[in-house]
Amino acid sequence: MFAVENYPSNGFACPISVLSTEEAEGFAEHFMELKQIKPDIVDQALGTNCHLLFPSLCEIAQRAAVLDAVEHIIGPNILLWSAGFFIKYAQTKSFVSWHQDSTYWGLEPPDIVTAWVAFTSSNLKNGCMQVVPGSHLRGQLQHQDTFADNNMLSRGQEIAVNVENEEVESIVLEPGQMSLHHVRIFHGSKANHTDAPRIGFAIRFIPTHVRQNGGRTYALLVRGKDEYNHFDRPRLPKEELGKAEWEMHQKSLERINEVVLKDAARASKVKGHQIISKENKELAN
Ligand SMILES: O=C(O)CCC(=O)C(=O)O
Repeated sequence: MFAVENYPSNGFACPISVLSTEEAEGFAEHFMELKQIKPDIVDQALGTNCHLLFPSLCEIAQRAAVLDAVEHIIGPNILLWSAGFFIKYAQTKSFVSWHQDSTYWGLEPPDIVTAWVAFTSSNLKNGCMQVVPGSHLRGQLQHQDTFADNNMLSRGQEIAVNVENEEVESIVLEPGQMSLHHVRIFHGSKANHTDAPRIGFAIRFIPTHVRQNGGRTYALLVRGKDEYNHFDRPRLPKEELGKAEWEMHQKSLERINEVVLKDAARASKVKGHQIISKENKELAN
């Protein structure tokens, strides 16, 4: 599989086609409509573990085109640990500081791969993801929490090294293409200077041998078999934003709050893992 051949040395691979352009644009339209219809719940619904609320997202995450590429990297026994949107609305200052995903997730060993599926095009003008090729081989680096305004990472965590322009590669994707990135690669993204949203759906996959420090979270077996039993199984969504789906989603976030976010004192959310505010909890029920 050509696109993933250099993953071990680069720590990322792209572009890999997983949806048709029309399908991807259809999803982008659907989720942006949802923002109009249900503005109060959209952040919660499209945040952490949105795949437990939307059968369509769960289905995308299990497509052969996605899992074949993921299997190439982490082997045949695959769990979906979490998933969430990264949406940069038109002409907004939202950005993602340079960071390593592995910093707060408490997963070991660091054999985690993210599939970032573009529902819109993602390019330099609208703040596509950027990576430092090979940086996943530099181990876990110190981060500082900046809580900077407009930083899409809620702690605003930033890697404590200078990233030079010459070492940066931009991941440019068309709607329906995905990139894969290693949990330790240095990555970030700049603001969206265009008049259209930039929408990415990030799915975090782990091989079944990976362990969660500090307790059990949920993970869905999407391929192969699980002989380790390190995670609980979530209920599969049947109805978009249905009552049972919200209940499962709520349980999964509570578990993440207990296990992954217990030290996140100031954070109202941590990237990909929203802490549920009282308001959202009520909405979720
Ligand atoms: O969507 C972005 O710009 C950043 C995504 C990211 O940090 C991630 O998927 O880990």
